[in-house]
Amino acid sequence: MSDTDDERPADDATVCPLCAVGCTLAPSDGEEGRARGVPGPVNRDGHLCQRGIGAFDALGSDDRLTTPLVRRDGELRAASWPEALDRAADALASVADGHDADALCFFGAPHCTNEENYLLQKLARTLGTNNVDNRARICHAAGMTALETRLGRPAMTNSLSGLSDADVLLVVGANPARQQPVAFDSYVRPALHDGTALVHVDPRENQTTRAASAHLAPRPGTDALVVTALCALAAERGGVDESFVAERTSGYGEYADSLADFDADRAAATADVPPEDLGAVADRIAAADRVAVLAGTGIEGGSDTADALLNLLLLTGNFGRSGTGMNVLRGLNNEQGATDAGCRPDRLPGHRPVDSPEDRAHVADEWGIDPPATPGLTERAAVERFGESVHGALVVGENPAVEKRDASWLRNRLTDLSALVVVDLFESETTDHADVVLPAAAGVEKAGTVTNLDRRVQSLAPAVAPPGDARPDFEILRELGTRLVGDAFEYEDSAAAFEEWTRLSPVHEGMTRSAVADGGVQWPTAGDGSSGTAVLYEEAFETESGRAAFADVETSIADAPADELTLLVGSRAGGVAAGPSDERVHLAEADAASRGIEDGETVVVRNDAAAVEATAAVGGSVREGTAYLHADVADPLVRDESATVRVRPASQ
Ligand SMILES: Nc1nc2c(c(=O)[nH]1)N[C@H]1C(S)=C(S)[C@@H](COP(=O)(O)OP(=O)(O)OC[C@H]3O[C@@H](n4cnc5c(=O)[nH]c(N)nc54)[C@H](O)[C@@H]3O)O[C@H]1N2
Ligand SMILES: Nc1nc2c(c(=O)[nH]1)N[C@H]1C(S)=C(S)[C@@H](COP(=O)(O)OP(=O)(O)OC[C@H]3O[C@@H](n4cnc5c(=O)[nH]c(N)nc54)[C@H](O)[C@@H]3O)O[C@H]1N2
Ligand code: SF4
Ligand SMILES: [Mo]
Repeated sequence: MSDTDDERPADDATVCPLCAVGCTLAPSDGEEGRARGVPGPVNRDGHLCQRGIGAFDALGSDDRLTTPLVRRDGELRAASWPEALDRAADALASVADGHDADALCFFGAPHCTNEENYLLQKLARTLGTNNVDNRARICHAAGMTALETRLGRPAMTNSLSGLSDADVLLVVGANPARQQPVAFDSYVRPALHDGTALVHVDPRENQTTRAASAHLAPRPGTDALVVTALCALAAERGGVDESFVAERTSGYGEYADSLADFDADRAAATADVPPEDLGAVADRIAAADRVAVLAGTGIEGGSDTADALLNLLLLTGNFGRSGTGMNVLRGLNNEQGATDAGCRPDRLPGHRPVDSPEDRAHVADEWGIDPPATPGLTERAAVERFGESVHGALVVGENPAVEKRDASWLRNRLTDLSALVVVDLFESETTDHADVVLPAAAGVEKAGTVTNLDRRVQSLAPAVAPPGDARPDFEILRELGTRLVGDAFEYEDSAAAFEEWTRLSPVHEGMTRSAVADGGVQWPTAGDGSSGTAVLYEEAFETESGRAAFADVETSIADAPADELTLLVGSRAGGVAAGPSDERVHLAEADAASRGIEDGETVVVRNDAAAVEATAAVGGSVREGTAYLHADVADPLVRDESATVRVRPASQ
């Protein structure tokens, strides 16, 4: 952590583009390329993490794209902006003309501003397709789907600033001490210092475990079972909030019956967690006035863990007050905003369902063009149809060629497209296949707004100039929109798009750019729009009945085949300057010994999907029966989420 150089506000202060925490920074006066923290609504004392300090350096690198490129005679060659934009528009238009608009897809843009995301989805929809999505959405899809369908909104229910009100923080499948460092150091650590208990649920020890007062390390894949056991034990120990359950939930009778039949000891045995540890955590939860869940990508194996966590919080009355709630920690800087602006195949701006005639009519009134009625393809589904029913893609600030599955398969899919237009800062595996590459300005080089992980909309200011001819994505999308659609894209500036978006999005109603610039506003807006909401669902959930329903949770666990280890994946990264990756496979001593594997030895990690080589790191952080790999190394092995692997010395 670094302290600010001083406490001056800065005209060139902007929001760090490297993660969803949303710290405020400005170029350092002394050292070129380095940032200094500026006290802001999130990093109130002006702290930055090491990545944030290096933000200008990482984005200002000599490798940046500085000129548009178009493919001529098989090679990408420098071109003027008008030529490149015409080529890009023509390529996309000819796909739509030759097939129909659903032969196009639009990927992006969790690194880009709200206004840029708004333009991207508007472009897709005014051309006639809902095939618009963003990859960052996928890393928290299960958690967000559970939140949206059961409570109302796809977002963290509470705020960083309220974490100090919690008695217990239940951190599940996340490593905020490393992945959201300023949030952890500024909000979680002080809360722990003041007596909040942190319970960490993770099969592996990580930096967050070191701050925990209890660690449950269940077998991977057994979280829903463990959390349901916590529900049953908390209920047994008087933890049910009867009046909350009566007034704000539905389906409790049936759910209570299922808990009464639940065998917590058996669950502890299946998850391989000491039953007394489970009991002690349940005691804490039952006795606490306020419990908040912080969840990360480790709950994404399916919907059951998220559903079980929501059941636990509903049962114990932990919604609608500061220091409670379900707080899924988003990753990329504007992942939340990309969702809010409508870069999703099933939702229009402001989370309006595409299949709702009233919502479509509202949008059509503003646009003068009807958005299509059927949900579009998710990014994954679209990639699977490349060369079959999808023939053109506009990719803004994403690198779909690197994915959680067979990378060579993906690269081959990209070559199946007849039109690929990529807007990015750098060359990548994806730009390699592009017909047109348009160089974008980075987050620290442009204006607009972004939304952080606790729903706070903040303003960007151009703190440094973009390199060469690179332009803000907003200008690029406006130009493409004007060429492909027409007048609906003639915005004077990004403020005009902000106004249009906030008119369409119920949760942003009345939000003004001046309030956003002055400390940020957390959606949903309250009163005249200049103030926001720290805690969602204080009075009611945003469901039809205003109540939240208990959900059935599947808790049966398939045993890993004998001799196989459950693969555990962590350190998922997104964004520039993700940091060095750990290329080792971490194994427990007993698992290494039974396979004749020594620490430091080269091993092969294999399943039906792929085989990768790695160096064995024996002992330490992983539990028996699991093999831990960094996401970049694990990728080819994880075609489905519950992968098991065989690990052997490379010499055998
Ligand atoms: N420094 C840095 N920070 C970043 C990023 C970056 O690139 N660099 N990227 C950002 C992005 S895009 C994201 S999505 C976030 C990710 O943030 P996190 O989700 O916090 O990141 P991971 O380290 O992948 O942590 C996942 C944890 O889940 C655990 N886990 C895996 N499987 C299971 C399971 O079945 N059950 C349980 N209980 N736990 C499990 C893993 O052991 C690991 O400790 O970080 C963001 N922050
Ligand atoms: N192998 C592997 N795959 C993964 C992960 C992993 O760790 N390993 N992590 C997963 C996770 S958690 C996530 S969130 C996703 C992330 O997936 P992506 O979002 O596809 O990947 P990133 O590398 O974060 O960023 C994509 C591109 O955005 C560009 N970019 C940054 N800022 C801007 C901007 O302002 N404008 C434009 N036009 N471009 C910009 C960067 O140069 C980069 O090339 O990947 C998932 N897939
Ligand atoms: S915590 Fe995130 S937003 Fe804050 S400085 Fe670090 S990378 Fe930037
Ligand atoms: Mo992510």
